[in-house]
Amino acid sequence: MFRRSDFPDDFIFGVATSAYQIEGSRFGGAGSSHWDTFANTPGNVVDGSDGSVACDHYHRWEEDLNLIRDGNFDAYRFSTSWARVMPDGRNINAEGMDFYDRLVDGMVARGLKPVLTLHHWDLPSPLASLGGWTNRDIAGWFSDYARAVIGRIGDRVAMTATLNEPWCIAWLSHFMGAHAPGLRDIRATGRAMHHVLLTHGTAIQAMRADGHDNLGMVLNFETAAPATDSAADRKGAEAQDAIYNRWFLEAAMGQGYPAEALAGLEPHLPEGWQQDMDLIATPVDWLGVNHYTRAHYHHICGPWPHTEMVPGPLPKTQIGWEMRPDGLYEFIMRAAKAIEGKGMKLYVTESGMAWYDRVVDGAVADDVRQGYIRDHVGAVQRAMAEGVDVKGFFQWSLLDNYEWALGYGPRFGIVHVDYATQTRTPKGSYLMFRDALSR
Ligand code: GBH
Repeated sequence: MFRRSDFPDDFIFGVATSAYQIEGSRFGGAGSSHWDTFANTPGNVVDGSDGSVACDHYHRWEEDLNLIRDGNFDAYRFSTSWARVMPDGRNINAEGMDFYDRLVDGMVARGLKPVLTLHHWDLPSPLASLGGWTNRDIAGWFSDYARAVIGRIGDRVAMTATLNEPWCIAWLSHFMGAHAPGLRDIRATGRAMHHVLLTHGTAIQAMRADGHDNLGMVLNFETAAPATDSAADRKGAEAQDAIYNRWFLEAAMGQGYPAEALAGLEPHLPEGWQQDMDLIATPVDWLGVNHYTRAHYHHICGPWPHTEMVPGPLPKTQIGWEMRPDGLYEFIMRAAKAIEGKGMKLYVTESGMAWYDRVVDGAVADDVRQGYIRDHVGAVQRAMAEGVDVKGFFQWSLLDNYEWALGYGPRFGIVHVDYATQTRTPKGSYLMFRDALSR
């Protein structure tokens, strides 16, 4: 079992959430986002649910911050909702901005470091109507929003990330159609794959020009394994690795786009993309690694990248994701190599798993999650023992919440939520963190 004292004094343990998944998107004068639109279109979300109420965190944030403090965590990674702050995508809703001002004050009052993510997928609908991530203007729209938010709460925020998981924003949402806006369109994908990075770089420069620091980027990583040892499967997995794990990291670190991904995407990138690569490589102060699982790819005779996903052999979570802590170790090593000599800090900004948690006699015995957490924190310790200076670890998630296209079924929280009553019940994993992190 890990303990706080096994880590350097400045190592931070935190929990992570995102606005649309917990707040309730219908409160506080928030505008509609493309997630409301997507979720309310039949067939997109398994249980037909949306984030309009979610965990009602908009009204229960004090109770939720108390849980984080009482769990002995140091930091809280949260996101601000663009659609709440700017319902029309351009002009500020004072009520929405005031909410985040109170929330950040609440963190500071409880001794928690606020770790801000400026965008975790709730794009204002009016901007989605203008093409969203396929429209190059999004770099300017987002930078205005970023400057407004950080201008208001940046004085109390410890660290700021631009976009959560560009792969999900671009590939999962424009190629796979699994998240808003639900497109399956290689041309839209090529534009989104480039514009997310252009937007990130533009916003970093804009916030720096305003004098802000501790600015970072959060990427998700997932081992891309070949389903068999055949040359075709190996080639497919390599293409997926380039799309998923290399595209954003290598471009942001100034190495350009990987050839294995350009092979399919280059014809669909916006014209003149090469001229943006320096802006995209604007240095950040820190890199966040999100990690959950491994995927297996099998070659198919279909459109590029000629792959389909097949289940792997390891034990799986509630939603079929393989549990593989070695993957976290491997991506920490890969990320450390990519940022070597650049003076950037490294964090694990998300790690977690869904399980079939139930409250029995007022308690939730989530032994599988406790093992998962021990193994994943262990993977961080292994990387640190080999000399990588990881600065923190954030558990996804504080609360069971709206799991996007999978609705309210999957439970990722270390605190159970009964959605009918909004009752919070700390799970065994919460109590485990509380003990491990006590001083
Ligand atoms: C994170 O994304 C998100 O930041 C967060 O909002 C979300 O709640 C959390 O994960 C849990 O999902 O079905 O085997 O092919 C993680 C990115 C991308 C990881 C898709 C799992 C699919 C695995 N995810 N991937 S599989």
